[in-house]
Amino acid sequence: MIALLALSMLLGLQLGKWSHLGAQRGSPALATLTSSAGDLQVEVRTAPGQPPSVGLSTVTLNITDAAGTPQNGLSLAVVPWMPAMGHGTSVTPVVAATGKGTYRIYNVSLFMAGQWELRVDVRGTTTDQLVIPLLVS
Ligand SMILES: [Cu+2]
Repeated sequence: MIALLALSMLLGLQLGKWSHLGAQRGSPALATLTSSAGDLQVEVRTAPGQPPSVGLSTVTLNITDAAGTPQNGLSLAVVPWMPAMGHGTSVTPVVAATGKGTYRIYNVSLFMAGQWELRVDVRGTTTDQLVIPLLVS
C-alpha cells in the first residue's frame, strides 16, 4: 500500500516535471497558421502558459503539408521579434525536432508584454517562412 502510494506520488512528480516541457498535441492550439508560400500548415501551442506570459516560453509547432502529412526533417531558424518596437531578444531559441512533424522551440524569451512574433525560416525539404503572432500578457 505504501509502495503504491509512493509510486503514484512519483508518477505525479514525473508528470509535473514533464508538463513544462511543452504543450502536447491534442490540447487546443493557440493558433493554426499557413506558411508564407502556402505549402505548410502549422499548429502552434505555448507552455507553460497559453497564451504566453512575460518570461521564457516553449513554443511547440506541429507542421504538416497542405494534405495533412507531418513534415519531418525541416530545419527551423527562429527569431522572436517585437515589431512595434523593432527589437528581438538577446537569448537565442533552441529548436528540437521530436518526430511526427513536431518541433519544440525552447528558450523563447518574451521579456515584455505586448505583441510579439516568431519569425521562422524553414529550410530542408521545402523553403518557406512562418510568422507566428504571440500576444504576451
Ligand atoms: Cu518591446
